[in-house]
Amino acid sequence: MSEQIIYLDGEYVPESAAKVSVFDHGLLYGDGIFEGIRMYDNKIFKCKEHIDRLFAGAKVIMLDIPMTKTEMEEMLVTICRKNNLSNGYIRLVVTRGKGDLGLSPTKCKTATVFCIAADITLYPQQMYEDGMPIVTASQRRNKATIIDPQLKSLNYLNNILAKIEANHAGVLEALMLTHDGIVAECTGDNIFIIKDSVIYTPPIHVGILDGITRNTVIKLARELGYTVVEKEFTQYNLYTADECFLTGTAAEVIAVTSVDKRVIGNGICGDVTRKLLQAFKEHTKVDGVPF
Ligand code: PXG
Repeated sequence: MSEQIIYLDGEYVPESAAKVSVFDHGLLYGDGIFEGIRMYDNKIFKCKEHIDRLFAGAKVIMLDIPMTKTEMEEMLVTICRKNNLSNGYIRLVVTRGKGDLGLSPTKCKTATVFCIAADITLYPQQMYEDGMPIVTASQRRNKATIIDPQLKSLNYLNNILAKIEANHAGVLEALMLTHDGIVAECTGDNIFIIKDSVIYTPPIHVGILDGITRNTVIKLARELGYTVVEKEFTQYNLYTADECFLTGTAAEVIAVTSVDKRVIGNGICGDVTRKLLQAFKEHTKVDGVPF
């Protein structure tokens, strides 16, 4: 099998040649940002939205991305072509770059940009039919006043600690609460509940990622005639919901059928979730930058 081709700082190189310095501040301090993007049937799904979110994050952390948005899009198209992928996953990372052993980013002359295009392992197919169990992590999502979760930064340690809790509980995903105990999101997915045919999801200001799949699903749900309300809710509302589902680039739309051993609704993937998953799948066939 030929080696995967990686984009690194202006070049397309085999994976074994894609090396980043140990002095890179992305590695030393988590000083950087990333995106996870999907491609479906030779199209980069929500390409503009991902590039816009990356550049917004760069602005917030005062990081100069040494490419324009158009060049970034061209690079994404090229990396998919070079790896002969039609469907898969793109990881795009921009770090502060190579500096020295001090915190100050002034020593980092140029940002490091790299991009990996690969296959993706989703949750097992059966879970898309039957739903999945999750647990609440004791690890809280970081407060928006500290490192705003809207920033898709390389600081994912609190999410990783929550994922470890999920692993220990024998499930694949963990719910994270805000510092005040309000439902926030999962380690790599946004969360929705349905009660009496109304769809609820936490608002961005509680401290969550402004998920691109979340926004897509909100729009699709409204087009299907559902009322979608962005509103704070607690574990009580989650445990007593009729349905619950998660959204994310990797996860797409997946039903949650138990939370902390409380069965949600009838304990099966509910009708609304099923319709939204279907609508989402249809949407992936039409949206995207072709390559
Ligand atoms: N919340 C968090 C904390 C995330 O990291 C989402 C929500 C969903 O956002 P999008 O924009 O993708 O709908 C994410 C995205 C992984 C993985 O390997 C996780 C994400 C992206 C790519 C891969 O679990 N997180």
